[in-house]
Amino acid sequence: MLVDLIRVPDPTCIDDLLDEPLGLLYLAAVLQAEGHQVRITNLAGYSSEDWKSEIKEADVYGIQLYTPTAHHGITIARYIKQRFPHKLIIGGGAHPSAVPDAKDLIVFDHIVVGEGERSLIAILNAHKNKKNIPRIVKDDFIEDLDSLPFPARHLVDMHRFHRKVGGKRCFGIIGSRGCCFQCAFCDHALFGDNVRFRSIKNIVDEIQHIIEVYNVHHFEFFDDMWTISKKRLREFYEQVKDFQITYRCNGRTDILDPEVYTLLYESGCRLICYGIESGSQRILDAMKKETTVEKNLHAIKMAHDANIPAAGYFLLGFPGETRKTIQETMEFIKRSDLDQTQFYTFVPLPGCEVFKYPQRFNARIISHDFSDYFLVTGTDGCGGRTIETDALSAEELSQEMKKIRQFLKERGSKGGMQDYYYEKLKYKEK
Ligand code: B12
Repeated sequence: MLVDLIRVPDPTCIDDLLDEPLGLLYLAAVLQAEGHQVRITNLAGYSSEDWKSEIKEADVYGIQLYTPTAHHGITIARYIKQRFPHKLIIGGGAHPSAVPDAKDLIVFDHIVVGEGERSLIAILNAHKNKKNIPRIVKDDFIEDLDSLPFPARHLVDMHRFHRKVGGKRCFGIIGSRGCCFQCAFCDHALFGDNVRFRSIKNIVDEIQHIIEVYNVHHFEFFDDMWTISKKRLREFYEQVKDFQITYRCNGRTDILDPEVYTLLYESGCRLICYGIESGSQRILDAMKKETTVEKNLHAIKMAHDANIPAAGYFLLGFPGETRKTIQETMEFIKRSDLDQTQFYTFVPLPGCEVFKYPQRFNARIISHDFSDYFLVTGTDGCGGRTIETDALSAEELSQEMKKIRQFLKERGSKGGMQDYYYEKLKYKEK
């Protein structure tokens, strides 16, 4: 069977060709291992009009859906239904995992909730053998991640992706799935409430494979919890030290062990990205971040002491946000000496606690149209207007965003809210 896996364009994003579509490449690898033919149709970079000619005939179509771009995925699915009415169309990814029953997903013959590797094969087998299978398919989480093949990067032109670490082209890798924290703005439908780790050996084998095939030594780890285990980091360092890699990763700021930072640097970490979210303790508590302003500052300093530049991601407009708390965030940036920052307006993605129980946060969801749920850009640099609180109106938030933009610009911003604004990533090689 020929299965066409489609990556949906994201026109609100300045560059949606940063990273390879890792999830689809995992699915492709599993499909190939089962003897299917696979094509990846990568529509990233296309505007909402010009992708039609890229859609070619296949037996089955699989479309990855994120909430902010799900409406484009639905348009593509409707187009395929019209052009190839008898072909199977399957939707999967973070959006349908959170809201599998959403009305406009009805165009999909099947919806996969959670990880797709096993469910996709189950659907194809059921259709081949004319067996019944529900429209919405959900399997248990995959415990043994080492049992998965490496992502089928050979199916895409890896030169099309722009992500760089320390100015050098890099590949994405995910060494674990899931997160054990319960931030009120995040949804766990995709990978669950616990972390499942690949073995370090399996991760290093993938790195070695990439070096051999592509001669690329630079990586981005997409794990939510890359820094959580010192034992794993030590093992990683031991196994990877001869490969001379560099990488960027996400880190939690409540890990304040200097040895962790030494291991990070020695194993090649050259950028650590923290979800700082806010400079206000009240907002951090409301978000259930389980960290503090002081720990956030301390973690950035520890990264710097280890010669690792630090990036901070911020969320503006979480319920309870006021002009005062935004001012605290600006003060935080002044104090923190972050090397990069990125600001997003808070959009309650479906499945997160604020979306499910807005009243707990004194908030009102004002739009259930998911095309409003974009996180960045917009005419004023804000994300979509989907939520309202008593503390800060949408108009006030927009004004505050403008102020932040101006403030960042004065400190060297390139202008757009989603641009990194510090370019002082010149770490010293020891
Ligand atoms: C790295 C990352 C990115 C990278 C690159 C993503 C990539 N490699 O494709 C960048 C920075 C480009 C990015 C962009 C965006 N991202 Co992002 N990203 C992530 C992150 C950290 C890891 C993604 C990843 O690689 N996972 C590993 C792979 C194996 O998983 P996967 O891609 O989800 O695929 C699996 C399943 O989803 C499922 N599946 C996926 N597609 C399909 C299709 C079919 C047919 C089937 C059956 C199954 C299936 O099976 C796959 C294998 O198990 C996650 C958070 C996280 N820790 O998961 C957020 C996350 C996925 N991103 C998110 C969002 C919102 C976005 C943006 C829409 C942001 C924006 N612009 O507004 C864009 C969309 C990009 C696009 N092209 O449309 C949200 C999605 C939430 C939601 N409800 O939609 C997440 C969950 C973060 C969060 N908590 O908010 N992202």
